[in-house]
Amino acid sequence: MKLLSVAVGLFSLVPLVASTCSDPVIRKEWRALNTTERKSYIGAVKCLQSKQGISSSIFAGVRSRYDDFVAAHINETDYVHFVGHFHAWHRYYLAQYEVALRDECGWAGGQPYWDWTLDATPDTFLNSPVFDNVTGFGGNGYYIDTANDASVDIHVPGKLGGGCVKDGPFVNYTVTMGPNNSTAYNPRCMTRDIAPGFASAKLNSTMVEWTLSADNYLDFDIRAEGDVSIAGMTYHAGGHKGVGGDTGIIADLYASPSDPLFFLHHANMDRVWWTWQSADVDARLYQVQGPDTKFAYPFDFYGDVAYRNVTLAYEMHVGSLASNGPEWIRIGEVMDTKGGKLCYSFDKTA
Ligand SMILES: *[C@@H]1O[C@H](CO)[C@@H](O)[C@H](O)[C@H]1NC(C)=O
Ligand SMILES: *[C@@H]1O[C@H](CO)[C@@H](O)[C@H](O)[C@H]1NC(C)=O
Ligand SMILES: *[C@@H]1O[C@H](CO)[C@@H](O)[C@H](O)[C@H]1NC(C)=O
Ligand SMILES: *[C@@H]1O[C@H](CO)[C@@H](O)[C@H](O)[C@H]1NC(C)=O
Ligand SMILES: *[C@@H]1O[C@H](CO)[C@@H](O)[C@H](O)[C@H]1NC(C)=O
Ligand SMILES: *[C@@H]1O[C@H](CO)[C@@H](O)[C@H](O)[C@H]1NC(C)=O
Ligand SMILES: *[C@@H]1O[C@H](CO)[C@@H](O)[C@H](O)[C@H]1NC(C)=O
Ligand SMILES: *[C@@H]1O[C@H](CO)[C@@H](O)[C@H](O)[C@H]1NC(C)=O
Ligand SMILES: [Cu+2]
Repeated sequence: MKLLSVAVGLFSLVPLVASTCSDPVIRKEWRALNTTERKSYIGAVKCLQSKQGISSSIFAGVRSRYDDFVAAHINETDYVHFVGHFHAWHRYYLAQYEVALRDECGWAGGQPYWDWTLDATPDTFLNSPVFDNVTGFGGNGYYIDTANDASVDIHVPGKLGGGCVKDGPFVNYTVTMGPNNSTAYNPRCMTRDIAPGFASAKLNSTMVEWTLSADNYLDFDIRAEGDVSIAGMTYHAGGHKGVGGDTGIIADLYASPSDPLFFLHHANMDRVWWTWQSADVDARLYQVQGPDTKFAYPFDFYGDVAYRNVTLAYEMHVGSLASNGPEWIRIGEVMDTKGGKLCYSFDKTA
């Protein structure tokens, strides 16, 4: 009965829904991995960063396979944020990254997630295992006073860094693209600008519970995405601006995947969405709402813009993430993490 209603709603997607996923990879929290596994994951990320990209003839800044992902995100940013398919696009994007780590760089697990609620107090945030300088992604950047920096449009309160990361496996990693929507070659160090108090307020369990209590996808998505003011930011911006502050690359809406922590942050967001879907599978597994156009949400940033509501048949452009991957994918193909184009699950609900 359940399968029937799903099938009727999906029309031509029926064969995809029927595809099997009997052995999903399991995504675990970073601290559930042992030391060997953590180092192995970091090694796989570095492997992607050293392999040749497939989109370097399209995007001048692409210097590695990892950069394919950065460039695709930069190029699609204006079409996949503050829209109804925000979660769906990022779900597929992360799944492609997970496949690349596994198939091209030997990672044996699922894409790890960072459950930031476990670190969300101002005093403990910087001690998160994800910032460890040996078994994590390194910590903060050197302090830079950005109070009078005219290129900073929104100042994050309590930021403690700003410059190149000081330690860890990515200390000399070269970011090649950005800022903003530029995919030109622009080599520079990886920056972080962690703001423990701000991050904790936006990433704590109260924020997650409030988002999970949304009773339809439209509200869930609006709560998760938040708005662009410091007060209106929620856990999506909490991860980006809480770690990236004023000048950290992960705070750049476009080039944010340049910091490997992007993928752990978004994996946790995907887990919160999956948790929300799982709480009422019949009603929510295939529920999607919201506009197809940025800023058409009733946030009123820039006034009204013309839009249409997305449906399961809406086609999202994903770009050159895999040499054999599709350029376009329908929302309905990525609603179920264990069906359609996907085959992964999580060790725990949020
Ligand atoms: C870490 O986990 C792997 C399984 O993924 C296991 O083979 C290995 O023995 C573990 N290492 C330690 C030090 O516990
Ligand atoms: C990037 O965008 C932000 C926000 O719109 C703006 O403040 C900043 O000046 C831009 N940076 C560059 C280099 O264009
Ligand atoms: C890592 O951090 C610890 C504690 O701050 C420090 O003693 C150690 O030198 C650092 N190691 C590296 C490789 O940066
Ligand atoms: C990073 O690069 C600097 C300058 O080239 C070098 O002195 C330093 O040893 C490098 N650090 C690591 C951890 O590779
Ligand atoms: C990049 O952003 C600038 C400034 O907002 C805009 O004029 C330009 O059209 C954008 N380019 C692309 C490729 O989206
Ligand atoms: C989360 O942060 C908000 C804002 O600072 C605060 O009101 C709330 O009590 C916090 N929740 C927890 C569980 O600490
Ligand atoms: C989009 O859907 C909302 C309900 O979720 C509805 O209020 C709105 O009128 C729809 N907009 C369009 C352009 O169809
Ligand atoms: C960049 O994004 C636009 C909008 O989705 C798309 O039409 C275009 O094909 C993309 N370019 C590449 C090279 O992926
Ligand atoms: Cu994004």
